[in-house]
Amino acid sequence: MIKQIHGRPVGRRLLPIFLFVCTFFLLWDRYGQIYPTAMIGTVRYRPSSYDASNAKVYFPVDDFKRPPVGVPKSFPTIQAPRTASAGPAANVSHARKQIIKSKIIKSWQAYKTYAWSKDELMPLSGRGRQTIGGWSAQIVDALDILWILDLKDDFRRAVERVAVIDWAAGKGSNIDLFEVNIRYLGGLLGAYELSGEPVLLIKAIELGDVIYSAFDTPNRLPARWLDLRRAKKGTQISSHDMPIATAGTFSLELTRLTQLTGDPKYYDAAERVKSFFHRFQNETAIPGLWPRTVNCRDETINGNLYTLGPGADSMYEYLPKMHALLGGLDHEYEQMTVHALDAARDHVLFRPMTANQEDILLAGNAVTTNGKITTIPETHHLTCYIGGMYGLAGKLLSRDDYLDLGFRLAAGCVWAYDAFASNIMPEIVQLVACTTLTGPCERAAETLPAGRRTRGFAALPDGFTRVRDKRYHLRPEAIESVFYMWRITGDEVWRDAAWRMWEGIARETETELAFASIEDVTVQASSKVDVMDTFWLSETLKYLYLIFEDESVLSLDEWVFNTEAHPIRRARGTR
Ligand code: DMJ
Repeated sequence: MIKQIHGRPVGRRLLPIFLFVCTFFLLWDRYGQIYPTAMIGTVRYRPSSYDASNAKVYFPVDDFKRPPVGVPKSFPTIQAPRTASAGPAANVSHARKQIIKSKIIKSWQAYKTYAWSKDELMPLSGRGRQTIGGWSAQIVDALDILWILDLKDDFRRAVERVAVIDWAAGKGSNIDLFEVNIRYLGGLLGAYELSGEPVLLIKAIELGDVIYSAFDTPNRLPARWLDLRRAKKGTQISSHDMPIATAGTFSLELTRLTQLTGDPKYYDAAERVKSFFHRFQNETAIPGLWPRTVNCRDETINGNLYTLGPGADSMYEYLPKMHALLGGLDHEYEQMTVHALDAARDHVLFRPMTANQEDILLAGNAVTTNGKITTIPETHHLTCYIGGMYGLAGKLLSRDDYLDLGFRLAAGCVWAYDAFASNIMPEIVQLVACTTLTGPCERAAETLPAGRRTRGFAALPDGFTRVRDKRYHLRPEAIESVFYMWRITGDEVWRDAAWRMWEGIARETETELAFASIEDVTVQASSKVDVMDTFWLSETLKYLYLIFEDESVLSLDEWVFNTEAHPIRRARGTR
């Protein structure tokens, strides 16, 4: 017989008390004594509930590789002398900078109001969503732009949130390590470098240890996905179809973490990946390049698609940047840069056939079949970073031919922006390639006429044969290359190009709350998508802002940018 108190069963009466006690212990466990907080400077810090620095290592390293030591090389100056910023042009730039600043503030305010602590703001519905780990990606990604804009109260509030992130909370598995590295670790490092706020370095080390645990595989090449459960059990393996950008994009962040902490393990992890790529670079079907995916598990390379775009991009981007970060003391990065950029010039870059024979270039893909290499003249918005990459490498290595390629590549993406009704380049387009990168390139009678009409759809702009993906995701790459061209040349033509691109982007993507991706750049007033990726603030708006800011702010002679546009200080004594 069930006992009763005042006519109610005891069990039912005790249930609320039981729930209260459970909730109390859950919260206590999560936020209380077990993970106490401490003051780091004036910021309350809570350690992650999982301390990856003390985790069991199943595949230990005998002998950690260390960054090269010596006197950093004296590199040529990258930025143009500061004469271009005087006169009426300076007033125009100042006004433009203020406009960009106001849009950064608008985007950030909307995030704060509607999506605080979520990974992303949804700019149409005004909600938040979790996309990368659920650790407030937008806040970490925006830290450095808040600092650059001198928004100190916002920066402080953001740091306070970051100081209590728990890297073990949230999804826990299948988190894209590439994104964790470039957005979170890059964001923490960039903001620490600028502000010197100690808690940011502490959080960067915590996260660096989590990322490092993904290298605990039999051959010490990283797992593709962050999965703490597998890491704890020692069952991680590297991927047999690893996008080269995923494996190759730890170098800058992990090397800087070693430089800042003195702990060689982070650099060691990245160096082993570099050795793998270095070993095979000249043994692929296109010597100098790697296929888009490689087998990191068995350490073999077999693919036949070669691109500098999606899946591969920052693998290449980081080669000259690592050369700069290490002060030129590791010659392998210099060699790898030269081999890759020469091979890409010969097999991936193409000159589009246009009515006016513009002197521009774009990056396509290369496919290999039975030893034959075919260049495919299809370009992705994502590849538009390479103008900046060739420009930076041209300066660092004193290669005027790379500089020239960089100008023509950046101009190619500006041309593609100018070509469409929205003044924005689509995600993927196809064109016709000239037979060579230089010299005359006349359109033969049988090739496509200008303004070709495709099956009842709007006419395509001159030079384009197909728009394979019409969307614009608020991406930065074309503006990023224009930033490099502006800083390298000091020629106002690049600032004007950036402003034209901005006007198209602002007109087409601005919403009541912030800015949104759009469905179709081939028309004006396209329908919008409820997505504002974190790179909108961390990259697209940051590069735009820096184009109109004084050139001494984040000078390329002192900083390299990670692929999410977070600044990392170059080796001292390089000038
Ligand atoms: C960014 O997260 C980075 O630039 C990355 O390297 C490529 N894609 C996005 C922006 O488009």
